[in-house]
Formats: sequence, C-alpha cells, structure tokens
Amino acid sequence: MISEAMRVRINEQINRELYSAYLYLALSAHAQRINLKGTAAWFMAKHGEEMMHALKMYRYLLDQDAQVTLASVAAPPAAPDGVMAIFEGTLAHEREVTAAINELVDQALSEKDHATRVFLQWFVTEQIEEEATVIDVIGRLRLFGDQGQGLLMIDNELAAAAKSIGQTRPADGGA
Ligand code: OFO
Repeated sequence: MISEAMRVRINEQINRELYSAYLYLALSAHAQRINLKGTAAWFMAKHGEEMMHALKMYRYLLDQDAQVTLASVAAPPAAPDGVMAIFEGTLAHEREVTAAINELVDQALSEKDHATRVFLQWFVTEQIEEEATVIDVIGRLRLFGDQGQGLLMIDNELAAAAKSIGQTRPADGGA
C-alpha cells in the first residue's frame, strides 16, 4: 500500500521515463539520418532501457494495488546541431531525471514508506551509470574530436557499447 501522493509521483516518473524513451528514439532517428549508425544503435538501445525503466515503475504500482495513470508524452525537441551538443543535451536530461528520482526518494523517506524507498534504490544506482556513460562519451568526443576520424572511431565504439546496454556494465566503464 502506498499513499496517494506517492502514487501520483510515481505515475509522473513513469511519464518522465517514457519521455526519455521518446527523446532517445528521436535522437536515434536523427543519428541514422546523418549516417552515424553506431550512435543510432546506442540511442535505440537507450530507448529500450528507458521503456524498461517505465515498465519497472508500472509493475511496482500494480504490485502495490495502485492505479496506473498514463498521461500524454511530450514531443521531443529537434536534435541540436553537432554530436557534442547531442550528448551534452543527453547529460543535462539525465541529470534532471536524477534530480527527479532523488525527490521521489525524499518523498518516500518523509512518508516512512520503506517499500518504495527500497524499490527506488535500484533507480538511484542506475542514474549513476546513466550519467557516467554519457560523461564518458563526451570525454572521448573532447579527446578525439566530434568530426572526421575521431567521430568515426567513437561511432564504432557506440555500436559495440549498444550491445551491452541494459546488461551488466563493463568493468572498464566503456560507453
Ligand atoms: Fe530512466 O534513466 Fe535515463 O532517463
């Protein structure tokens, strides 16, 4: 049993996760159109991961006998120019999601809702990884360049990394 306030907030978070999925689907299409196939695969894998996040919360509400209320998902903005700007925007977005998850934890703590706090722990840990993988990509774009040979190399790395998204994070912290 969870409070009505908590039910509403988890439903809002489901919407944020679905928006993340939608945003990454749009970025995957954009990357595909500019011939960055690895980047497209990476954002498509992130899309799947965000859907999984939404469904995890959806399932939690049902397990708590709480109503799932699906709202409209906002349209993502047009992709910015340049790969660096795309990943910087992705990092900013993930930091907003982290802040929202932390607020949910604050709510659970204030209500002494131990079940929800424990449930949210997975998301707290997940957000560390979500931010770290994007920070890693941005670092490599800075190092090797976001055009030409450097970009081609990173695009190939993203193609490989896409295969491990949603699985255990590689020990080397690869993108
Ligand atoms: Fe669901 O972690 Fe990204 O948004």
